[in-house]
Amino acid sequence: MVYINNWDEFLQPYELTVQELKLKLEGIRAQYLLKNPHSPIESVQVRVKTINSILDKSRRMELKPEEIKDKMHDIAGVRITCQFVEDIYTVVNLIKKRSDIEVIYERDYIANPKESGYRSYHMHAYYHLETIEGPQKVLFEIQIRTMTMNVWATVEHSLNYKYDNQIPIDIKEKLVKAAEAAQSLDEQLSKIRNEIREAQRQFILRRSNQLVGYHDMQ
Ligand code: 0O2
Repeated sequence: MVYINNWDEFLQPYELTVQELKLKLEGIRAQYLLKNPHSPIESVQVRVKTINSILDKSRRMELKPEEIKDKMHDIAGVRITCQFVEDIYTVVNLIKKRSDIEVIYERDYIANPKESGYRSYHMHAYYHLETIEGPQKVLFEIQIRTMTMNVWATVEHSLNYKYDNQIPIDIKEKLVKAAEAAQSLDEQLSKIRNEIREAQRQFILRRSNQLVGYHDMQ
């Protein structure tokens, strides 16, 4: 039986990790947008697993309490959404170059999708957290995906929940077809990404011109 004495104390490094990572990754987006019409990072979502979810998973993994910290890689989770598949690899490289993140595992489920049709880029990494007791390495999971991949994964996740991980075969087949359509959409969007970026650049330019005009009227 897993037994952790003080959950607030156990979970705080994970909470601090996701808060800091969210701020830093959104900072990268802001830096891109200052000089470019496009950022490889579209949005950042973070979460810390609930106590019940940690207990369930530790039972499934048959972990002793003292093993959870080192062996459960997704207590802290960061999900980065991108517009284009190419952006995913830009973000992967940005993350690997950082001195506050140490990547220990990578899986490219875009080059090699799962049988379900699932596509995403996964990394497990340590975040170098500064605490009042000194530096601490906190294990976390990063998922990087396009908005299209995210829609598919969200829908599939809901169906797994509904069917208790036993999705009927006909629905599974439809999901595989939907995953193929999602992949095709990503490919089509990649082909016209320069046009999309130019449209975004013009939109931002026009909006800032309108704002200048508005201020002039004051
Ligand atoms: P939740 O609620 O999202 O946290 P790994 O390369 O080790 O990260 P692996 O071995 O498949 O990937 O690990 P795991 O634990 O099965 O999957 C990690 C997470 O990836 C999952 O977390 C999902 O978020 C996502 N994922 C993996 N496979 C699928 C899939 O087929 N469909 C969907 N929708 N998501 C998937 P959790 O703990 O399942 O859930």
